[in-house]
Amino acid sequence: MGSVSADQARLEAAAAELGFDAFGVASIEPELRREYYLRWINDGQHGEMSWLERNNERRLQPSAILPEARSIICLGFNYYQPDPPRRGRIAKYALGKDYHKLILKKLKSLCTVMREEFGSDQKPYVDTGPVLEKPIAEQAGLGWQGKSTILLNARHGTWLFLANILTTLELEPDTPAKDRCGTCTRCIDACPTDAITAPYKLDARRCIAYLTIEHKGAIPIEFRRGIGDRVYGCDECLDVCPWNRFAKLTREAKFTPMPHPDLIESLELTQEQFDEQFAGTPIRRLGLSRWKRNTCVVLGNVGNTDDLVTLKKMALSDDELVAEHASWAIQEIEERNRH
Ligand code: B12
Ligand code: SF4
Ligand code: SF4
Repeated sequence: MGSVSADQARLEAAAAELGFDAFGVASIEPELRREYYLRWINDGQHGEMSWLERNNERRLQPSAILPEARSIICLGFNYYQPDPPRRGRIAKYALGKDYHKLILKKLKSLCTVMREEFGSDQKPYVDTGPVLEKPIAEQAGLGWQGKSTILLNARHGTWLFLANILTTLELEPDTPAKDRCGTCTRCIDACPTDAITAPYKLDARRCIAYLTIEHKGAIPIEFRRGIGDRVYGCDECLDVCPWNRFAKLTREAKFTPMPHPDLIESLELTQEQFDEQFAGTPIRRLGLSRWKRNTCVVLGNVGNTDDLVTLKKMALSDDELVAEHASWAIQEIEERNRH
C-alpha cells in the first residue's frame, strides 16, 4: 500500500496548511456502537432533536452516504480560549463567529486538493450531517470519547471541533485511540444537572447545552437553578477535564470573542438589534425570544435588586415565554434578598 500512505502524508500536510490541528483516517465501516445509539433514541434521550431519529441507515453506516467511498478522513480544529469576564457565560465554541461555515470552507478546499491531485470523489461534513462524529474520530485515532461523551485529544484536550470527509480514496486507517480517563470522574461530578447519568452516557434532556440551545419552550423549573450563569451552552464538563492542562489558544482569529451585550442590555434588544449583534454567530439561530428566556434564567440565578426594574418590564412582555421566565427570575431574586 506504498502509494496509499504517500497520499495520506500529502493530505495531512494540506489539512495542516488549512489550519486543522488533528488528522486521522477511519475505515468506511467504523465501529459505531450502533445498538447504543438506537437505544438512546428509543429511550427519548435526544429530547426534541427529532432530526436525530432520521437518516439512521446512513448515520449508522457511512458507506450508505457515498457508496463508492472507501475511507473517512477525520479532522479536528482547536477552538480553545479562556472565558472573557462577563456576567453570564457563553460557551467557548460560540464566543466568536460560527464554526460551521468557516470549517466547511476549509473542508471544501481540502476536497478540491483531493479531486485535483488524486481524482477522488468526496463528501464533507461538519456537525450537521447524519454522521456520528465522535465515534468516528475515536476510530481515526484523534482521541477517545471521555466519560462526558466528548472526544478528548491528548494534546488539545476537549477543545477540538470535529469534521469528516468521506472519500473514494483507499487510505490506511489509523489505530483507534485508547480510553485514558482512568479512574477520573470529574466531569460526572461537576455536571450541574446530572446529565451524565453514567460514565459515557448523556441524557440530552438534562444537559444545559440542550436546554439553552436546542429546547424550544419553557425551561423545566427543576433545571433552572442548575443553569447558573450560563446563557448559552455549557462547558462545565469540559472545563474540569484534566486533559485540558495542555490546551493552547486557538489560532483562528474569527473565534475571538465578540463584544456581547450585558444581561440587562440583552433583555432590551429589539429584533433588529439582535439580528445585527449576532449575525454570523451560532447565537443568531437561537432567536431573540430564547436569548431573552435564557437571560432571565441567568438573572434569576445571579441577578440582584438593581435588575428588578427591567425584569418587571419583561414580566409584562407580549412574549409569554419571556414573561414567564422573567416572573420566575423576579421571585428568585426577591427570595434571595429576603434571607
Ligand atoms: C446532538 C449533539 C449534541 C446534543 C447531545 C450531546 C451528546 N453527547 O450526544 C447536545 C445539544 C446536548 C450537545 C451538547 C454539546 N455539544 Co454537541 N453535538 C451533537 C451532534 C450534532 C450529534 C451527537 C450525537 O449523535 N449524539 C448521540 C449520542 C448517542 O452519540 P454519541 O455521544 O456520539 O454517543 C456514542 C457514545 O455515547 C458511545 N458510547 C456508548 N456507550 C459507551 C461506552 C464507552 C466505554 C465509550 C467509550 C463510548 C460509549 O456510543 C454512542 C453511539 O455511538 C454532534 C455532531 C455530530 N454530527 O456528531 C455535536 C458535537 C458532539 N457537539 C459538540 C460540542 C462542542 C458540544 C458542547 C461542548 C457545546 C457546548 N459547549 O454547549 C456540548 C457538550 C455536552 C456533552 N457533554 O456532550 C462537538 C464535540 C467535539 C468533541 N471534541 O467531542 C460535536 C462533535 C460537534 C462538532 N462537529 O465539533 N450536542
Ligand atoms: S455540558 Fe454542562 S450540563 Fe451538559 S453534560 Fe456537560 S456539564 Fe452537564
Ligand atoms: S473529566 Fe475525567 S472522566 Fe471526564 S472526560 Fe475528562 S478525563 Fe475523562
